[in-house]
Amino acid sequence: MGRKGIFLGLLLVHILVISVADTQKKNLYIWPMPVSVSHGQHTLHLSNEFELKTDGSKYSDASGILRDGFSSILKIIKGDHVIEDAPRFGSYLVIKGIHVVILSPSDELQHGVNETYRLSVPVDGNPIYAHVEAQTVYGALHALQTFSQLCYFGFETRVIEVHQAPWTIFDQPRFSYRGLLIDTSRHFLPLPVIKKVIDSMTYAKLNVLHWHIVDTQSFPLEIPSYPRLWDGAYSRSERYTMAEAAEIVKYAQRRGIHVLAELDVPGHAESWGIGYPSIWPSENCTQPLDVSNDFTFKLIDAILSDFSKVFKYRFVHLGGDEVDTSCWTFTPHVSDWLKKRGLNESGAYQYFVLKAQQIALSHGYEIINWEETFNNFGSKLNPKTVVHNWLGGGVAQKVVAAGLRCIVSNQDKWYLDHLDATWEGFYSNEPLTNITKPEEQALVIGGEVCLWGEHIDGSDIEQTIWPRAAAAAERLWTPYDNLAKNSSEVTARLANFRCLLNQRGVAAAPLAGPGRVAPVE
Ligand code: CP6
Repeated sequence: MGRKGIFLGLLLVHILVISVADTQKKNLYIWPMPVSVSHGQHTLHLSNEFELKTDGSKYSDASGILRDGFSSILKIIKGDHVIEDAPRFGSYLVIKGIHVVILSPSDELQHGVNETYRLSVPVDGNPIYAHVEAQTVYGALHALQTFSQLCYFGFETRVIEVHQAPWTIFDQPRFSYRGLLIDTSRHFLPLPVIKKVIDSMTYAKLNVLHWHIVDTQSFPLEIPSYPRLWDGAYSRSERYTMAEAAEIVKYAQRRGIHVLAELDVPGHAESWGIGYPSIWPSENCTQPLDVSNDFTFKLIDAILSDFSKVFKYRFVHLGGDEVDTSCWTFTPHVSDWLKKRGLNESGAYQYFVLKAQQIALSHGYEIINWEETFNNFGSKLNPKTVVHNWLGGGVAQKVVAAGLRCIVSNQDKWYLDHLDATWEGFYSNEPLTNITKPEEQALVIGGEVCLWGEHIDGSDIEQTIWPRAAAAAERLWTPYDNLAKNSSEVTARLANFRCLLNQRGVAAAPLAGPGRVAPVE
């Protein structure tokens, strides 16, 4: 390298140092990025008696959702650090607590519930309080999550510090449905594992746990009306009682998370026949479920009736994916039934899905179906259907053009069980691709990352979900204009969030190869 080369090299190093210093100065390590953030340069210390104040709130918190949310977040903020009674040096300002004002008295967790919040951390006041204003308690919980991300353990002061105060943050989600699918049929997931997944979802502001409970391989849930169904579980201990399912729903609801239960019909249901073999067309045709048998629909009706007592989300997922109807035509009593009705295989598939939809509607649910139903007979679907994309052929565009709602989960980008799918791919997946009309954009209610369970269980679920689900979580939360256009712009901030997950005991995997995993503060 000549002298000129060395000079250019030094200049380049200099520019790089400046730009790194610049991002450090911004030091905006909030994930997902809020709608708007402004801050200053002061450091505050959290009081050791940091408290929740709720004067002026219209929400009584009779159920303790806010109180419990506050104490969990305080525990998380402190981590396992040894906090000292007083900071070791210097003059400092102390935040005495957080004042939360909630405008709505109700804590009903509806689809589309208002999740907006305002969070400010002032540097004056005697004493100083952080301030939260939210329409609902669920917005307030998001504010507490964001606040927790402003807090650091000060290794010099040995207390919790908030840097860069004063803070003023306004925030609300871009999409109302921000989901994660778990699959308890291929591998059973113990209750504490599911609860820990729910906890980790709150850190990234995901709000729907799509519980793919049963499938071909096992039927792990108790159905009180038909108690032999869970004979299809892998073993006695790999089961959920309905009371345990209710416990999961309550646990999630108290954290602002809906549980979407899935009953995948008519395919993906072979395990039902372990307890009730008559819903199999025959010994040689164990799926799809027998379309010609009234008992099949009686069973679906009973299951959805039992579901409706526990799974209170507005939607139930009825599957409808990957249905191979060929053995219906090889089974004499089914093929006779088809002939009598003048139905071919695809007509019978449509008949089944629409009949299941009617049953779900009769129990007060709106329906979500996988996209094959739309691809095969879209115009016949009940207008309340939400079509769940996964095949990735750009069906969302067609669904919303047909006036139906849509959830995006295309398998090339948002399937967590595809271990070679990168976080950059998760980040860059835009649900509104090629959807430009505002009224059509409004029909995309959100998206979901899917963790199918064939190859994962409770031992590796956390590192398979995180950090990639977090990349999708920002795509679904943050306004389009605030999103990074190039994922490299967010690497440091996502690395920071992943480090935060590790600090909170979540086994999130590293973003890339060896090296420092947390950015320089
Ligand atoms: N199980 C169910 C699955 C899948 C689907 N439904 C699936 C299909 C292909 C891939 C990954 C998952 N395992 N019930 C499709 C929605 Cl690549």
